Amino acid sequence: MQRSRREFLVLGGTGVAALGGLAALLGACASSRSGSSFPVAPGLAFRQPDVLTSVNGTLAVTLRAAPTMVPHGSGTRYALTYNGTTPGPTLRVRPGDRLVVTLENGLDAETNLHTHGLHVSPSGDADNIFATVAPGASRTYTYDIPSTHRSGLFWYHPHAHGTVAPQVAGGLAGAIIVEDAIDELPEMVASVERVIVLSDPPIGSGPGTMSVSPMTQMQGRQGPVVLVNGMSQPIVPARAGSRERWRLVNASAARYYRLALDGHALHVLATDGGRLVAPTEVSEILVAPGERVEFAVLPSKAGNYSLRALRYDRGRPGMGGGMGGAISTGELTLATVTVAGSASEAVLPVRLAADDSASAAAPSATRTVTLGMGMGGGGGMGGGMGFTIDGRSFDPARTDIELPLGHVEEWTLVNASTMDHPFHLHVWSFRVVGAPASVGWKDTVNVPAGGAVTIRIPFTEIPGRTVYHCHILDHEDLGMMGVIDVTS
Ligand SMILES: [Cu+2]
Repeated sequence: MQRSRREFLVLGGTGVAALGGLAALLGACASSRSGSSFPVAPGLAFRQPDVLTSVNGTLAVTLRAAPTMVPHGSGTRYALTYNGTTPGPTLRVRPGDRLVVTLENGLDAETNLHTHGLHVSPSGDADNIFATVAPGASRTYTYDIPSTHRSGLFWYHPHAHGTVAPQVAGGLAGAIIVEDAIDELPEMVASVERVIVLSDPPIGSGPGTMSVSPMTQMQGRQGPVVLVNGMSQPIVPARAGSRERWRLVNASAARYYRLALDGHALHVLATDGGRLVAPTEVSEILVAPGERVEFAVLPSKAGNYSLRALRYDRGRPGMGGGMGGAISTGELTLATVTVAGSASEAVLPVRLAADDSASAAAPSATRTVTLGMGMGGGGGMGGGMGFTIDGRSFDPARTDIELPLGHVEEWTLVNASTMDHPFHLHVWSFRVVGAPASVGWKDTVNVPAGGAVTIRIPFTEIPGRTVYHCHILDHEDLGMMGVIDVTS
């Protein structure tokens, strides 16, 4: 094992550190490495991306998207990075803050920036995914985060239609954390907080690495390795009796993670759009592309425990199963948690947040949104598989759904195809009707092959025109996206 003993002890000691101490430690980690020294060989100690935190209500950052050779195993691989690293830096802000991001495009294709899950304006220079940034150009985005914004884990990534899958799979993604007073509860402060960005990039030495076949695009691209913050199977040192608070984002273009940790329950604290009312214990969690989950792990016995992605079958790529077999992901080890000592399980807060689910009650309108795949559709490869919503391929000039600000709507998402599709709505979070207690506010929800999911969406506070789409990003690039306009 190559990780240094000193590093193990330093990281293992954070279980008792106050938040300030943890921040200092993170800062120390950030300053002691650059993109070119990020450890990636299997078995190294878990590391987190750099953290950039707002000061006096503002966080102003520059993110340069560019191709970079990053370490991989004993060599390097071709990746797309923000400021030289993948994942990019974690941005920490608070409700009421202003986030200013200057995006510099060092790629050879157009790009832009989407703040996935943030309840901010989709217009002008905010979360406007209709505008793009040409190669060599830059654009400054300004996001005013409402003072009423829920705290939670969000993320940023490119959203230039037609290039989203290769750019995100290539490595362009980073976490956004919105903090609030709940983060200052003693049990939260005394937790070891870990941001975990999961990805499965292509492995190669040049830009050709980012190209895939039409069949792979249809299925949704999956890379040959799964990385945890850019690292292969890191070691997570934990102390018995501590509270491990893991905040995880699935930044893969198409891969699902059915997560389980050997010997431990997962205590869900939050889903995409915000905190649960109370911690809810589960044995496994399915995290579809675009989704986030925050959960506590309460180690009590010394040992090595695997964080696993269990086998998951997300359907078949063709109509009636005629085009290839099931798209399955075999079981993988993502990381190993090494627990030192022996102690009784730590306690979690009994209550995390007020129950604000009532704002999604009493819908004023209902509609059905149908996700479809079929031969000869308008989207994507000529004469190939078409990926549609309500029978139509994406057209930025067309508005598919228009409604007034202030409405609560109930949408039944119908999957008329043979593959799962994770449905994502920009700007406005929703509740899933009939969901278990482990599911709170969401902005992305998996709609199983041949199934349906009903959601309720309060379209409050922020008007504007934006999109909803499948978060298998190849499907989005192939046209499975619609335009919504919430009018004030
Ligand atoms: Cu899809």
